[in-house]
Amino acid sequence: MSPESPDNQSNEQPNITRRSALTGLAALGATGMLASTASASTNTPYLAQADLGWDAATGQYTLPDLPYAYDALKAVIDEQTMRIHHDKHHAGYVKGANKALAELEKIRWRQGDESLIQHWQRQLSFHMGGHINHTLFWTSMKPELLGGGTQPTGNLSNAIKSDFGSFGKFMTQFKLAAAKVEGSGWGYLVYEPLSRRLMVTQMQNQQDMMFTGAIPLLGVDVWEHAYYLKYQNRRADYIEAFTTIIDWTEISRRFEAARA
Ligand code: MN3
Repeated sequence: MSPESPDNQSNEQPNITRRSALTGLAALGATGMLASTASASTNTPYLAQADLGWDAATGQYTLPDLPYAYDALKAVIDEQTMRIHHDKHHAGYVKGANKALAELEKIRWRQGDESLIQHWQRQLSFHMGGHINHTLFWTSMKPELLGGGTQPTGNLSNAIKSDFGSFGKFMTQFKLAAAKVEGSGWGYLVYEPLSRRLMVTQMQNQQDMMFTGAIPLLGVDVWEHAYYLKYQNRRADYIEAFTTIIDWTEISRRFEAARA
C-alpha cells in the first residue's frame, strides 16, 4: 500500500509532519511508560528498565556503562576485546534497536515503507536481542578475586542439582552447548517459567533458537568478537576461562526474580 493512500491520513492528526508525529508519539510513549512503571514494579524483573538505558522521554535506548574497568577481567578477557566489544559491538546493537523502533513507528503512522516491515521487525529482534544479551552479559561476570567463578548456593544450587543432576552435569551441558553453537551465538542457562525448570539452550545470532517465555539467567557470548583476540579459534578454552568469572550471586538474584 502506498503511504499516500487515503486511509493514511489520520483524523486525529491531519497534515502532521513526520517530525511532529514522532515527537508527539514519543510524548505519549513517555506517559504510558511512566504509568506502567508506577503500577508494576515487576516489569522485566530479572533486568531493570534502567539497566537497559531506556529513556522514556526520547523513546530510545542508551548504551549502559560497563559495571567495571575495561581491564577488570583481563585474566580472562583482555582490555582491547572489552573496549571493542562494549564500545563498538554493544553500541551497534543499541543503535540498531533504536533505528528499528523509529522505522516501525513511522510504519505505524503510515509514514514509512510498509513493504519493509518484515525487515525492520527482524532488525528489532536481532538488535534488541543484542542489547539485552550484552547488558546481561557484562553483569554476569566479576573478577575471580572478588568471588567470580565460585559455585552457586542456596535455591539456585538446589535447582541446578534437581534439574541437571549436579552442578558438574549442568556445566558439562552448558559448556558443550556453547562450544557447539553453529556460527555466532550464545550458550544460555534459562528458567522456563511454565514447567518451572532450569534449562540449557543454544542461541544463534542474538535471538534464534530461544523459545517463548524462556527467561535468560546466564549467557556466554560465543561470537568471535568476544574472544578471538586472545583465544583465536580456541572457543572451548575461552568458555572454560569464562566459568572462572561467573558472578553466581547475580545469577542467583536473577533466578529468584524469575521464579517469584
Ligand atoms: Mn557480543
